[in-house]
Amino acid sequence: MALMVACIGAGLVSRAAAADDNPYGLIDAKVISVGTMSDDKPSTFTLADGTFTGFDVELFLNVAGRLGFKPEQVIFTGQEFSALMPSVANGRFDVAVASIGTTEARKKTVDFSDGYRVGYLTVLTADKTITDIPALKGKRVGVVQGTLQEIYATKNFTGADLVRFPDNNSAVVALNNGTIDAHFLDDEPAKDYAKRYSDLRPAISFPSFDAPAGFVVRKGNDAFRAALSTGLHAAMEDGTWKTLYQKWFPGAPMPDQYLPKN
Ligand code: SNW
Repeated sequence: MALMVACIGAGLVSRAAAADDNPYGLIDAKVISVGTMSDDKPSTFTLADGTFTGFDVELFLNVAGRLGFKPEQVIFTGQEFSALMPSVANGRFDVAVASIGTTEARKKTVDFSDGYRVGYLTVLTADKTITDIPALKGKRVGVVQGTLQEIYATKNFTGADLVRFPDNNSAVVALNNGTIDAHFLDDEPAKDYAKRYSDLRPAISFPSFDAPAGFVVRKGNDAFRAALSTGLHAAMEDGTWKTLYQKWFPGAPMPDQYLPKN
C-alpha cells in the first residue's frame, strides 16, 4: 500500500513538471511534428531537395514562430491524406497541415484551430464534354481517399464511377493516361496541375465555404489549439496571411475575414 501511494505521488509530480516544460502537450517538447502532403501544390508540397513548402507550410512556420519554435524545430512528414487525421489522433504527429476542411464529422476524432482558408472543390479534366454534374454520368472520376471530395462526389455525382486514389499524383497520372476521365480535388492544386499539363482544365467548381481549412490537433489538446488560433489571428492582423496568400495564390479571390481589420 505504501509503495502504491509513493508511485502515485511520483506520477503526479512528473506530470506537473511535464506541463511546465511542455505547455502545448507535444510528443517532444522541443519540436512540433507535422503531418502533411507532398503533392498538394501550392498548399503543401516538396521541393527537389525534399524540403516542404507551400502556402499552408509557410503559414504554419510563421504561426509556429509566434509560439517560439524556429523553422528547424518544425518537422514536416509527408503522408497520404487518409492517414493524417488518424495519425494525429493516435499521437504520431502533433498537428496535421494539409488544407484540411473543418467539419462536424472530423471533429468527432480530432480538434481544429480556427480557419485559415476557404475555397472550392474542383473537377479537373481534359474531356470537353464535362461542363456540369450531369455530364459526369458514366464517367470515371478520381477522388483522393478520405477527402471532402470523396464525400461530395458520393452524394452528388449521380451515375459517375468513382475511382479512389491514395494521393493526387497517382490520380493525375491515371487522368493523363486515360484510365480516368476526371479528377476531383481542391481548387488551387487543380489550377496548378492545369498549368503543368496543358490538356487539363478546371471544369466545374463547388464552394466549400462551410468547411474552412484549419490546423488539426489531438482531441482535447486545447492549449496547443488555442495557441495556434491566436498565432493565426496575429498573422492575419499584421498582413502576413495576405502576403503569403498573394504569393502562393496570385489572382485568387481574397476572402476578407482573414485580412487586417483596419
Ligand atoms: O473545404 C476546403 C476549404 O474551403 C479550402 O478550399 C481548402 O480545402 C478544403 O479544406 C477542402 N480540402 C479537402 C479536404 O479537407 C482536401 C484536402 C487535400 O487534398 N489536402 O478533404
